[in-house]
Amino acid sequence: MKNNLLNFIDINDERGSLVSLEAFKNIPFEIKRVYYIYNTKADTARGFHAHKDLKQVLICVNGSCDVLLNDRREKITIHLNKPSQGLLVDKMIWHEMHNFSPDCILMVLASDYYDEQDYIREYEEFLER
Ligand code: T46
Repeated sequence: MKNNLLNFIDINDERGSLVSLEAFKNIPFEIKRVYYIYNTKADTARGFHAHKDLKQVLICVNGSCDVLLNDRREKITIHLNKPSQGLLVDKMIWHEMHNFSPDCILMVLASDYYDEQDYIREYEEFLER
């Protein structure tokens, strides 16, 4: 599986750091939705699905977590712990989020509006497609 990590330019000065995210510039799609996951309970994992069409970029804007990606041929786990790094999760990639730090805030930029019909939540169905 190709490395889908995006490294954003960190604009640093004596006041701190700033990262700018722009559709079709450093984010490879039109951003139609933003959501974030936080306050995750200890030993809790999330995800466990693939999307039929949705593309997303996952950014750990605080804390850290691990993201497992599975394209049916290969599984890789990526550790996210930098607000200046994003993980592109393409359509038809099974993904799971594990090992959330207590302070983790995982922000997600999505290429479309929320649609439960776009989810494949059964692993067997994902493998058969
Ligand atoms: C994904 C990973 C990275 C909404 O009503 N609107 C939304 O925009 C989203 C994302 C979710 N929801 C509802 C649907 C469920 O009733 O929020 C509830 C929790 O969603 P879910 O169990 O799918 O959450 P995660 O953390 O397992 O998955 C989420 C996204 O749903 C998913 O698209 O790729 O984060």
